[in-house]
Amino acid sequence: FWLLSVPLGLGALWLASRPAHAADANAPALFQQHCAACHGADRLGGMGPALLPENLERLRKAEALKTIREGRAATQMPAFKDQLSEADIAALADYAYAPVNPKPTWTEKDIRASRIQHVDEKTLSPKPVFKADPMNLFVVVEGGDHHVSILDGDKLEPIHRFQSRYALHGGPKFSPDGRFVYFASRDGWLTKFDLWNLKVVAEVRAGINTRNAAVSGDGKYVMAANYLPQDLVLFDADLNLIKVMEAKSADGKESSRVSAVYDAAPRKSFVAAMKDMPEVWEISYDPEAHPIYDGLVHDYQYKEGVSVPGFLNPRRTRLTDPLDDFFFDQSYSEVMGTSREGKGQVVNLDARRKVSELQLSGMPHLGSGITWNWQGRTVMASTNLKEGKVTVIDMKDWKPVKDIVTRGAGFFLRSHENSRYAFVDSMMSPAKDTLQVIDKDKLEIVKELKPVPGKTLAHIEFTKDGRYALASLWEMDGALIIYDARTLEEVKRLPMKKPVGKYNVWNKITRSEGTSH
Ligand code: DHE
Repeated sequence: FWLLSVPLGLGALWLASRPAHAADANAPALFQQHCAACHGADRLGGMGPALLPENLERLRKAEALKTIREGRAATQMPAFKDQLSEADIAALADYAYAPVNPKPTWTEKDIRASRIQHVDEKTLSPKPVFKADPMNLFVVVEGGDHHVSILDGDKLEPIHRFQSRYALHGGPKFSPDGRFVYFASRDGWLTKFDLWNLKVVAEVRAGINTRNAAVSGDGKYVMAANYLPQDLVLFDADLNLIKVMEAKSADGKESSRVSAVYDAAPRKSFVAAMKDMPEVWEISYDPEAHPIYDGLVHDYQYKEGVSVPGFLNPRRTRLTDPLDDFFFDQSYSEVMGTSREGKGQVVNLDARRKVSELQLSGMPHLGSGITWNWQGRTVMASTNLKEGKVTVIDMKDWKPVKDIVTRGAGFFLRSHENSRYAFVDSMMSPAKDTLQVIDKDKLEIVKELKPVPGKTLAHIEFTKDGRYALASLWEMDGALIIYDARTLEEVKRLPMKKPVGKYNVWNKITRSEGTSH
């Protein structure tokens, strides 16, 4: 890419000196000349990320202009300010944010063609190639330079680091034996990594703009939820495509982005919610699943009088409000969800209807929810993206037990069965540098941690035994700051490049009540 863009040939000099008004019309040509090699001639991405409005939603225009002008540290993105005029840079940014018409497609053929087998699994060791406890490994996603680090959770030291796809998002998902971990990137790439051999095994591009992925409780299936195209994509455990399910209503009149998909292991199914239409889908991976037809709720591929197999086919529950963000009870039979506007409801997946309203204010972040036993009842707590509070809800009657006031709006909440504490950040507020520690019995803040004033501190994950809590100093020159989970004192710091999240193998595969699922 450098070779293509750095030399200031005559063509580039001409482009740089052109008047501003000519730039817009020439944006496609500028794009092909300077950007296409990395970002794809169709803007769907390549070595660099996709440059489409859907994928750039989170990037402010000013930031995009700066990136074109100055490049991006620790990536292959070079600076263009010496080659392009301000008008051309602005035209390129406008072009990247302009919709592609008609909308780009990503077909079954594209998915299949994108698959890469990096190593033959038969050549891999059936045992870990290192001494660390494979059940107490941490997978750390370093968003700063798009890498992943693997930590030994006993010694609290890194044992491996590798380059990831651009902009991984959401929690990576583990196979039930903890050997494989699957990552999803915002640009649609799924990566299967062998934690025992420390190798990327296979990759596939499931979509153009992906929401998240889930792995089935039996380890046989992987499902991706997409915004673009609007669909769910089912793979086997080796990332071979099985089928694509378009996110359309039964009558085909409505279509929707998929909010997210999760594995509901006790039900042997995936559960997905739709962002733009009021439907929850359940896709069973139980081969014994009974045929889908109840005459009331229409199902995918439903034809008059014909029932389709329940196995690997979606069963829909029609609601009155869509679910954008959601959380399951421990049995996975009930889903607490909020719409984009924050309106809350509880849906029972067996009754297949709303069973309760949820009275919540602000913008609760149910996806951050954790549960614990409080005075003999199970409570669920989650952060709020708009208000400085953690809301604690009784999971029997769905009534709020308490709002614990925090320093500011927060994103993540974490605990562990063996810890009396839960940690919450305030990263959406000026107090982004402070973690607060909640006593789960008293439902009160008992301590504040502010190790580096002014620098964002967020996202905790505990070791397998709950003895240590690892927090992210969420900066390019950041770190994992490790706290003793009893004394709440700092015990160690490991330098990391913006460690956006970290995930403990044991806590994930045992579905610890204190962490995300
Ligand atoms: Fe996330 C998880 C949605 C913005 C970091 N985020 C998730 C999940 C969803 C979600 C549905 C659960 C996926 C899973 O684990 O299967 N995130 C959203 C949004 O709707 C939102 C607000 C807007 C968007 O752009 O999509 C959003 N998320 C962000 C960020 O800006 C964060 C802070 C930085 C980043 O890297 O994008 C961010 N999201 C995370 C992280 C997780 C996550 C670290 C995994 C949490 C976990 O511990 O499991």
